[in-house]
Amino acid sequence: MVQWKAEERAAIQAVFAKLDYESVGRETLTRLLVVYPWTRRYFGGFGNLFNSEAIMANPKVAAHGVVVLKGLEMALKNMDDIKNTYASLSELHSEKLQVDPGNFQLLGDCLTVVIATRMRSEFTPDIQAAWQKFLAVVVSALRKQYN
Ligand code: HEG
Repeated sequence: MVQWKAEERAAIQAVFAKLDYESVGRETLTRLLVVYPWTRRYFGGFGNLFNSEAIMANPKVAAHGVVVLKGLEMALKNMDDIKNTYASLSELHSEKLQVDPGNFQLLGDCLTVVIATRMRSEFTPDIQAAWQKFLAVVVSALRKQYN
């Protein structure tokens, strides 16, 4: 069972409070698809993902970015039980979407880069430490149904 210190909860809340889901979601997913091009294979129904300009301008990418961030918000609202909260999402990614679970960490890394570019010096080492712990728990919960 993961334990959260009050400062960690506050730090994670503070990061979320600054997130504009629309632009952060779009940029995070764009980075994932550009930096790790094999991830495009899961989004065959999204139309043109040919290069970074096309990906950035793709409305389906933008919409899915918001979906992913709302998924993370579910974890934020259930920080003491992320595993159960994510049980069906994990099953979906494993059994239906067949997403290689290594990609969860990559998406988390892209999100962290986007947050760092937005928050700049406000993204202190302590805030980052709490944030990365949160992402680690999210990734582990998403991997659960792969076992
Ligand atoms: Mg996933 C659907 C969340 C990583 C590929 N993803 C979804 C959905 C959510 C979600 C909430 C909608 C589920 C539903 O319709 O019930 N995804 C989510 C999170 C994370 C993640 C929180 C990681 C932090 N997803 C992820 C990665 C890939 C991926 C790394 C592929 C590289 N997700 C994926 C695809 C769909 C979803 C292909 C279906 C998209 C669609 O058809 O609209």
